Amino acid sequence: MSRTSITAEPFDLELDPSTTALVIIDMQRDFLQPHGFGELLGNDVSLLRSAIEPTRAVLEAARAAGMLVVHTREGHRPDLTDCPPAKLTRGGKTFIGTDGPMGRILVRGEEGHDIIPELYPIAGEPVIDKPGKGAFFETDLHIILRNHGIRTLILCGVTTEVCVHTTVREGNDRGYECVVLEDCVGSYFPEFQEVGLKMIKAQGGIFGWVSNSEHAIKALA
Ligand code: C5J
Repeated sequence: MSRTSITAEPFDLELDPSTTALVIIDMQRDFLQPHGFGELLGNDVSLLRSAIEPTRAVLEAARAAGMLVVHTREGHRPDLTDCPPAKLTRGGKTFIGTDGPMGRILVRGEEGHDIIPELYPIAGEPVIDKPGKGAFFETDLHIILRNHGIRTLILCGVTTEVCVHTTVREGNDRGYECVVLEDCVGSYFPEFQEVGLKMIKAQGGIFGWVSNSEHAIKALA
């Protein structure tokens, strides 16, 4: 597939699917499924679940276009030696490493840490296990993208103002063109969803572009 254009704000973006990756951030059971970490913190997971179906449709289009698809998961080693003490002591009522309904919270290998079935990776799609909010911090994402010749990232996932935003900022600083699909990202806080998206496209696209699943699917068809 040759160069194409995606309708986006603050302006349409030219991209080449062969140098574009779909990056799906932290669509993990603990964040999205009832009784997971997110809900235990008192959040309404339906605000995140609305991103599942549009993301699934974009994932299908990206796979059909032969694009690189990358999945990320936030979480830690079972002994928590990769978790900064300052992160361990926060989280309100629930703490990383303690028992939750889907296993130990944000611990690799536990049921709640894994990706939801609707968006499960297939063979050949890299899964980046990240200890931080950003997908570039202490991971091999940058080298994987560079080795594939990737220049543009289309981003979906949760949560908009935390792990999606941090990854967009990290990616932008590393020279990637970052396009966030507004209906494929979700926040437990509607006001953060709104302002998080505004911040990306403000000032002529200070962190990147905002588009949606319909435009992305059209661009990749
Ligand atoms: C959070 C994330 N919100 N994936 N993680 O703690 O955004």
